[in-house]
Amino acid sequence: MSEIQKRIEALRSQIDRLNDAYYLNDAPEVSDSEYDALYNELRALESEYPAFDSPDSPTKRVGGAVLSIFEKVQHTRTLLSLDNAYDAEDLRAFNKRVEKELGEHVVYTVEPKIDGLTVALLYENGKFVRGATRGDGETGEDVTENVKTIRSVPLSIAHALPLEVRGEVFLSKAQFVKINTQQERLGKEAFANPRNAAAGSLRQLDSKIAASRGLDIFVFDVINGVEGIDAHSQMDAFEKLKTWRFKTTSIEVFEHMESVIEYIETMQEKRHQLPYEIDGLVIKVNHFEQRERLGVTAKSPRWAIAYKFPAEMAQTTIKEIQVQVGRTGVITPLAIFEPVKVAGSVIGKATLHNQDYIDEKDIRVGDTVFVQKAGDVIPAVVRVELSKRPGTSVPFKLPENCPVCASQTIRKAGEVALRCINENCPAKIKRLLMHFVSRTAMNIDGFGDALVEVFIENGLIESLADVYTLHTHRETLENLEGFGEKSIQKLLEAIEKSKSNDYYRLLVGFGIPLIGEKAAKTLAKYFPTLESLMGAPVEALTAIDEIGDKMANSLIQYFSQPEIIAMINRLNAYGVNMGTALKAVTEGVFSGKTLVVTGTLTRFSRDEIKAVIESNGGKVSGSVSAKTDFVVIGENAGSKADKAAQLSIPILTEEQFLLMIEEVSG
Ligand code: 0OX
Repeated sequence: MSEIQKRIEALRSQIDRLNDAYYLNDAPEVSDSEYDALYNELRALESEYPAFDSPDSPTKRVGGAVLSIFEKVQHTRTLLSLDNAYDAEDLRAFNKRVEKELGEHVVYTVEPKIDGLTVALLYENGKFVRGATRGDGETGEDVTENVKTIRSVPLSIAHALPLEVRGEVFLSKAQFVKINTQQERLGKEAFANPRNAAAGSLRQLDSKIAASRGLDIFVFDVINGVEGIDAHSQMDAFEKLKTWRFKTTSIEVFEHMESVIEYIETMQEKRHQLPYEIDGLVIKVNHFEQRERLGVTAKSPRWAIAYKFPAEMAQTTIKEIQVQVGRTGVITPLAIFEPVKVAGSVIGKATLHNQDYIDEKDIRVGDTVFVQKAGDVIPAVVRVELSKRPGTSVPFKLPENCPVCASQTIRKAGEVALRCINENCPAKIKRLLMHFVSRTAMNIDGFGDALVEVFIENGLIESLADVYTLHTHRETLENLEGFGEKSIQKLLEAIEKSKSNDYYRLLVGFGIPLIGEKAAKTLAKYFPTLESLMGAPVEALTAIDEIGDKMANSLIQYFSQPEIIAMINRLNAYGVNMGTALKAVTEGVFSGKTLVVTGTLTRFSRDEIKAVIESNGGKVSGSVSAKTDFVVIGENAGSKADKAAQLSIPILTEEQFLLMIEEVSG
């Protein structure tokens, strides 16, 4: 084996091991950047030496293949479903039947019932060769490309004989919330629960999209090839699966059905603490030999049963439907109801998503409704109790104009969302500011939504860059009700500290459509400075695996706006980290030039325009002379403008000034 090949192999096994530590054991062994360095080295070697490339390399997890349809897969053995039990009596009856049939005592195992989608994973010669959905149990769909993107699916196993395993593909609660936030931002319909979101993601024809959804899997059964392994019980099978690095759920063994019933009660409470949704527990006869004797019915095994948790729902009445405007202008109805306890906590409001959702369920103010928590986290109105509807109620319609700025709203073709079209809608700006200072973005300690509201109301901030001029308003801040010297000091320190954040955070903070935390991290890796990213052509962006056409266009569009360039220049001037290159401010459109500013500006304060000029290499002077290169004029400019005209010094309006900055930066 050549040295190159050896290095490639070594990198693959090291990366596989690190993946396991991260995705299976939840115990990362190295930092993200160390991992990235290894990954990038492997990718570079594989592209330089295609002869050594391999379909089971960890670099093949990012997706890429785009299909037009999914091929059908005929399952060699029917993928059975489970009979359901709803209470202790059902379980006792099941146990009685099983023990009677066998004429002996039975030991059971209990696993959580993952609320996802069943898939079958096929391995030949130790390699993952096919992933198929369950479908109707007889015929499923070939989703191999998408399954490969699931990090917890081993692409190779230490077992050469053919093996087919069964598992449940799912989305964690956290990932579900993330995906739905993204869906709403895109004007797309939100998924009702993690199961639907997982199904939608696994059945994506574009595997890159599937890869971006963060699917996961638990494997719990050997469908084919069990004779080739030394396993005689469910416990043995789990041990085997674990040694091949499949991700398995918890599993408990019980000598008696009564202990199973006790265990179910504790799990009913604990389920809400799990990071993924479970809709019950699966009780299985542990020993395979006993299973054989019990056999199967047409659709389910006689040796297993699913205990389904009762749906956790509550009834309440809708007091009000508020209408909110999000960061991207999406207008969302929010139901405010009498607080009720559901699934372990009190909820008082739930999003109604969009007009279609409201119409479909005919939700009205005053209605008595059933509420539950989707994915155990997101409150949702499931249905209206029509018998309790007050006679006076009327259908609810979203307003035709933006509820905040009264601008026109539009609903784009193919979207369910209504949007405010006003770029400067105060609601959008407010949400953007809240997002900018939030934990995922600039992570400014103590800067919550309430502070953003207060500062906006008092005219202290209206653009992202204004966050970094707050220190110039210390006195005003200290005089605001509820603010003390100490808390202001702390906040200003946190703001100052955020200037040296990793620059990907700034990129997240901009709230560029489609560019979330993950994309921002990737971009920052390939473009080490904001400046290099801003100058990147579409091809350079789409050359990155994780960046698709839509994301690239969104970036180009964002950085083509003069107001954005001005805002970025201000942030740069205030010392916010943007990678490194932008720091060298001697180079710029105003290099070596002296500018004078006069009159009232609409977009900048004096301090700000000074900062922008300096960040573009220029100097600011207070008086016009023969040495002045440009005079920037605002409204009511007086003698300085006249003097400039006399001396034939070029005069710039604010717009012209912005255009000049844009030409170089954009
Ligand atoms: C689950 C789950 C589903 C094996 C043969 C019949 C049912 N959703 O978590 N199915 C099974 O077992 C199959 N186990 C599970 N844990």
